[in-house]
Amino acid sequence: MSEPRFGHVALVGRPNVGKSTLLNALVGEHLAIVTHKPQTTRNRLVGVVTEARGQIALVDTPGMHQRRPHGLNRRLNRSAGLALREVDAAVLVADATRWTDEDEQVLERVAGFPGPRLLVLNKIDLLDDRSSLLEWTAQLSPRLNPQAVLYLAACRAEGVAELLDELFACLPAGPPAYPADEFTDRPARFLAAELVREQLMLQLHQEIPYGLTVQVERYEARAGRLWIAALIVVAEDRHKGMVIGRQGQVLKRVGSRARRAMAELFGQPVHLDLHVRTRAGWVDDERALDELGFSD
Ligand SMILES: Nc1nc2c(ncn2[C@@H]2O[C@H](COP(=O)(O)OP(=O)(O)OP(=O)(O)O)[C@@H](O)[C@H]2O)c(=O)[nH]1
Ligand SMILES: [Mg+2]
Repeated sequence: MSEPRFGHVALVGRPNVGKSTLLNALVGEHLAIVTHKPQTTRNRLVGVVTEARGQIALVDTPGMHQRRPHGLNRRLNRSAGLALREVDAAVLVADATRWTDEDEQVLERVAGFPGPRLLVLNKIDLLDDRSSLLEWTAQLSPRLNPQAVLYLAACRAEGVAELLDELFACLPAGPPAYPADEFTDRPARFLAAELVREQLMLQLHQEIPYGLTVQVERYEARAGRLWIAALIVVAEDRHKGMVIGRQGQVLKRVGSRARRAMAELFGQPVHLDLHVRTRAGWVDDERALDELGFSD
């Protein structure tokens, strides 16, 4: 048998193409939050795949985008750019149904990446006519010069095994960096906060989800269950009422769905307490961004 491989691999692409869905499908756990809204992912997150043939540390990144250059957005773009400096291989993820100016920009960034590059055209389940995939491949390949082009439906885990084969093939030999039973570099508190934010993004409309963040204030294992308390921080006072909802309905729904997702991920029952507080203008306040954990 050949020597075990190890490497970090960045998943990059514009918002909403399915990078986090792909990370989850590769790892087999709901680590990264997924919603239909662009700019869901805000922090780099490593998902670890360990097999006999080696280990891959997949780096999910915030979607690279051009909108609204406030403080948080600048940090999101920087985070995706930084990931490319630290990895052994890069996967450019695109939505096979739509190529945009933002994809163009990401392509330019990834084309300059010095290591192996792979192109993933995702969401092929939405295509009526798959012949367009070949046209895309012909157009994009000379510009990206990828090691491989893969056609995926990440939400159904279709094509994911082939992508793993390609990734193991292009990574260097080396020892694993993570214990075999570890799925991520992020602490459980972070994952718990993200699962609350996922539900808030799904339940709230328009701009509100973009103006909030979640912090876990308490995370304790006691008497066979996890006791978790999380604070939802909103940027404007008027958003507080919307997060809570009439008679607390919205917050109740968010809490029960997030709790279920946590119980599944952590493998034990969860007791979850949620609170809401306003911190005016945190999205554009550099000190607040540091304090709220947006430092990478
Ligand atoms: N039909 C279809 N939908 C998919 C597929 N993969 C992902 N999606 C959907 O696309 C949407 C965005 O998925 P995400 O994984 O959050 O996308 P992302 O690239 O991580 O987005 P950001 O974090 O905002 O950059 C979600 O509604 C997913 O369910 C796929 O293969 N087919
Ligand atoms: Mg994402």
